[in-house]
Amino acid sequence: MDNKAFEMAKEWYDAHGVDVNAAMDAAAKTAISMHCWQGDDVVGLEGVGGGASGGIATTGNYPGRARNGDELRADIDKAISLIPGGKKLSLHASYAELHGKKIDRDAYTAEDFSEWIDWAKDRKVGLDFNTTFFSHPYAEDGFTLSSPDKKIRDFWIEHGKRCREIGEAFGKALGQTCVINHWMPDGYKDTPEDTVAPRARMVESLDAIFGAKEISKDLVQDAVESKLFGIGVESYTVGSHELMMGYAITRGILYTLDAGHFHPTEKISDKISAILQFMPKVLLHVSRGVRWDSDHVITLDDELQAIMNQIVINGYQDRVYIGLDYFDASINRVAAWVIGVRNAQKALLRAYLRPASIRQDEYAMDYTARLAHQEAYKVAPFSAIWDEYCKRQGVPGEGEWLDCVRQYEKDVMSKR
Ligand code: RNT
Ligand code: ZN
Repeated sequence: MDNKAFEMAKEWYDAHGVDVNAAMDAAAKTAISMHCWQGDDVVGLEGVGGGASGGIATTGNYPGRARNGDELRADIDKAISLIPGGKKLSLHASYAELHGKKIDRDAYTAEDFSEWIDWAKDRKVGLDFNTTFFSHPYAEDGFTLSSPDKKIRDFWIEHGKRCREIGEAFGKALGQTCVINHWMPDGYKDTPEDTVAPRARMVESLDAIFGAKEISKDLVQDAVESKLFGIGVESYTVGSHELMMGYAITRGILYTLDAGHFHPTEKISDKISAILQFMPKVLLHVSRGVRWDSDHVITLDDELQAIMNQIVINGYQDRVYIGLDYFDASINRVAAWVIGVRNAQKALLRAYLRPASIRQDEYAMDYTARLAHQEAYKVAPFSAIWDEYCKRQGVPGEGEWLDCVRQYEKDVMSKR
């Protein structure tokens, strides 16, 4: 029965000139970097602090949150067992495991991530990394790298340098490039008088971080992330789009496009091909903005599909790093991971399955046919292809994975 559904669906794609098997193989080779912080509400493992700050917030109190590295890794393993396709894991500096060591973020080394490195080695998964410029006493005034206080700036500059060295160690240990995202929450709740000084200090501090050490781009790719505004940081964000994009271009590093960091009618899917005219690569934080929140679980919506279409249609697989960034504590956290990452994988596979003929309509300037075919593709029989893809990847199909999470919740998460 299953196979019959697949064969019938395949016929539709065959008739539209799409090689389904090749699409599945290509999708499986494109890695999606799963973010560790969905598992514990961005709390981290340092044993201090109560969660996210700096304009981001996780809401909800669904039971069963992972409380330590072992629980978090177990949850990640469970999620990964239910998600098809290529994967990496993205860590934040706040996921260092200090085991009672009294050191701060300006002193972390790769040793403090040894459990993560072992975990990644065992599973042959690459690690990406993020500096953590929030959830810390030195971030409480709302300014980190752009703080007027030199002591605070120096602390965070050192943190940035340490993180790049940790990323280098990840790259070496795992034989895969570590993409490091740098996001600074700096900004004002209300209207500033001086918008220049914080931006000038931010640029100077970033230069101090990136200028400190030349690291092979095979091992580390650095990216800076912009943002329009955050909760409590509504009026002025130091690291705005213009500042971060200008910085990235002039310093030869990457820029991070977060799907929730722009005006609601702006779409990052439309920014990828523009930015890639000027820089070799870009990092994505695939997320879903809802009004003022930028971090809802990603659904299979038009923008997610448009992002993946841009990557695949334009052949940008080697130029776009796909990272995810969302956090929801109001539903089962493992399910939140599985839903979001599976959606990203679905959109990726659908992009590979898109008939090239739609492009030909455009080149022939037949925009009537282009629109007709774009709409016809929306109702193509994807579901049987997706279930077959999951089967070939050894993970449950769409109607099956939730039971596995429910069982895990009963056996493991509910006992926490
Ligand atoms: C915040 C940024 C940032 C964080 C993560 C946790 O608005 O998007 O990327 O969400 O680093
Ligand atoms: Zn982000």
